[in-house]
Formats: sequence, structure tokens, C-alpha cells
Amino acid sequence: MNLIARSRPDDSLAATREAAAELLSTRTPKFSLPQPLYTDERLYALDLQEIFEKEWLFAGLTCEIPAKGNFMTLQIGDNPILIVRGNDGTVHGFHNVCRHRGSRLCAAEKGKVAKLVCPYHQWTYELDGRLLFAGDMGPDFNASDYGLKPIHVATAGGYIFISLAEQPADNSEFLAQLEHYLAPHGMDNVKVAAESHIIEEANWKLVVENNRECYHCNGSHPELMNSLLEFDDTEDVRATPAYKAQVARMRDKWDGLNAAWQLQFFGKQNRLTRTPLKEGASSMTLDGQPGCKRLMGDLTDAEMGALRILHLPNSWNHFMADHGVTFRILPLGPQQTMVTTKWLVHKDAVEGVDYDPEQLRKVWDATNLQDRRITEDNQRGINSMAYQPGPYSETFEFGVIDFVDWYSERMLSNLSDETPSLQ
Ligand code: 3BY
Ligand code: FES
Ligand code: FE
Repeated sequence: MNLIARSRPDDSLAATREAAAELLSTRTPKFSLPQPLYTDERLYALDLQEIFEKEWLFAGLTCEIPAKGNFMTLQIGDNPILIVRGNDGTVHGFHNVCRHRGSRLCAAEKGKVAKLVCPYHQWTYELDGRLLFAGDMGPDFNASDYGLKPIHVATAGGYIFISLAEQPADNSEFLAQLEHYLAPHGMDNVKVAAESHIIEEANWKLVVENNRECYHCNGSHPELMNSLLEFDDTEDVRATPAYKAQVARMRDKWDGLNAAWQLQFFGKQNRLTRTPLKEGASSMTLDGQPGCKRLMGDLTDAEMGALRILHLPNSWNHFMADHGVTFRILPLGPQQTMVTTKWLVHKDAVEGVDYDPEQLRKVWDATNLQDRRITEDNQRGINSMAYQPGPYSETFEFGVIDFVDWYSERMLSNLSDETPSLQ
């Protein structure tokens, strides 16, 4: 065996980057992606490096960490992340990694602490990341050299976004508009009424693609289709005169309530729009009626349609008058993705009186499981030797085209930055 001839790890990294750039720049536009982009573990590692470690990601909600010392954790590829509310109310984000010998610091998904204490040798950090205590480290030890490594955090409208990039892109315009569109929903006064984590055995891009179209909805989502109107724009070729009249009526109402509704894109990465639900439905519940009697914010009219928020690469959301639903995806492997769904209601709504969490979550629990089956079958077919990229419908799958274009553009642009070396 000739060990010398074996390629060095950084050669193979460069080769993977070249292969990805080649696949993305020669792909057929408006067709699904070439197989390796959905299957290959090296290309998956590149997705983590170039998308999930560089772009802004939806992490969670400020209502989940209401008071100082409240924290939440999540995992971005190999990176454990910690988000914690500081003594002064600031939301801090850190790599959840002790500066002593690197142990993961906080294991719980959520919790409350006075200080951040490493379970291994009890190095103790302030909520703002400063190292306060390290036992017997000798006279030359300088604690100020060993603070937790910060990540970028941005909050708006109750949302927490994080970025592991050194210098993330400016997203302030989207954040300001997000806050504006969410204003009627009183995001300072919400709580999580129900939460689910499901794992889909599929590449994260298939999970997003599935969400970006409703070509599959009539065949798969009977519960959701009681309330969801699949198109969100009067310019949509499928928009009927009845739909346009409904939109005009709702827009008068939204204007009266100062509830922003305009369809707005921020590049292809973020989209905001308020749209009606099916005539007669006011919420995404089984019967289309409000799932929570206490409405969000100061709203008094249950019929508000739904605010739809899209944030690539990892979130979509629906906000009605009575509750909001947030979705977060996190990749777990080349063919494995976690989908976290949270149902939000007014924080003063009383469980068992104003809402029943089991009822509230029914439509999206059903829809998530239907989407899991669809997406896992999509992955199984893509793994076949017979798979070849197929054409998207421009009428029904324009959202998928936009996502795949966004992904390809981000990858090609991030790949053209200098090649990172293995540390
Ligand atoms: O969750 C969503 O936003 C989308 C709307 C269309 C298909 N999917 C259910
Ligand atoms: Fe954290 Fe030792 S690794 S205290
Ligand atoms: Fe679906």
C-alpha cells in the first residue's frame, strides 16, 4: 500500500469544493438538483460549512428565555450553541464549548442558571461569557483570556437569529420589517403553548423544497387544506376573481388595523406577506375556528388571515389572530433533518380555558407527519440509480425554484471565497 500517494485531507476538501462548484454551475435551471447534492456526505459537510455556518439562522424565540439566566441550546452541525439572557436583559449567543478543555457546557435544551458552570471541572462563566472562576490554575493564569466564544445574535419581533460567520451579511432591513409585520401579534406577550421535534430521514434541502410548494397539498394535506389558500399573491396565475375580492376586503381590514400585508422579498432569502385563509376559516385548526380564545396582542377580530414569514435556509411561519406557528429545521446528517414546530399564544391565555394544546397542534402535527412521509419517499427515490433531475412546475413550484436558486447562488458565492484549511 502506498501511503504517500493517498491524498491529504485538505486536497480532498479542495476537490469537494471544486466538485460542488461544478455541479452547481452546470445544473439545469428550474430542475431539481443533481443527485450528489441530496445524498453525498462530503457535499453535506460543505452545506454545513458554507450555509449553516455562514448564513443567519432562525434559532428560537425571545419568549423562550424570558428572564436573566434563561438559556436554550441547539446544534448547528458539529457546533453546540448556547443562547442565554444576560443580567441586563441582553440576548447573548456563544459556542457552547468550555474554554478549559472544550467540554460542552450546557446539556439541557432549555433551562435557567445563575452562572454558566462547566460540568467537567466547574469553570464558571458569567451570563455575558466572561470567565469568573477556574480552580487552581496558577499565578500566570489570566481569566480574561478565556471567555466563551461569542456568536452573532440578532433579535426582532420576538425572533432570535444567530450566525456563526465571522462577519455575517447585513439583515437589518428584514429584521425591521419582520418586527413591523409581527406588531399586531404582540410578540412581547407570547408563550409557547406546544412544541414538537420530528426527525425526517431526508436531506435538509428536500425538507425545504417540500415546504416551498403546495403542488402536493391537495393530495396530501386534508387537515391543512381546510384553512390554507395555497397561493399568496393576487398576481398568481391561479388567483380567481373571488380570491381577489377576498384579498381586497381583507386589505381594507388590515389597513384599518395597521397590519402590514404587502408581499415583500429581501433577496430570495426572506419573504413576508399577509394573506387570507379560506373563506370562513380564521385559523389553522381542524374546524378553521380559533384554537385560542385569547387573541394575540390587542387583536379583537379573529379573522386576520395569516402572516407568512419565510427565512432561508431554515424557517417558515404562520401567524393568525389567535396563534402563531414557527418552524425551524436543523440538519442532522446527509439524509437526516430535525423539524421543530412551536405553537405560540398570548402569554395570558389560560391552558384548558382559552386553548387546548392538543387541539391547537392537530393540523400541523398531521401536516408535519404527511410531509415527513412525502419527503422521505422523495429521498428514497433520489437515492436510486434511476434518479435524474426533473423539471419544477413554474406555476406551482416557483418557490422551490427560488430556494434552489438561492442555495446555488449562496454556495457558489461562498465557495469562491478562499479555501479554508483543516485546523
Ligand atoms: O407551510 C407552508 O408555508 C407551506 C405553504 C404551502 C405549502 N406548505 C404547507
Ligand atoms: Fe470545562 Fe474543564 S472542560 S472545566
Ligand atoms: Fe406539505
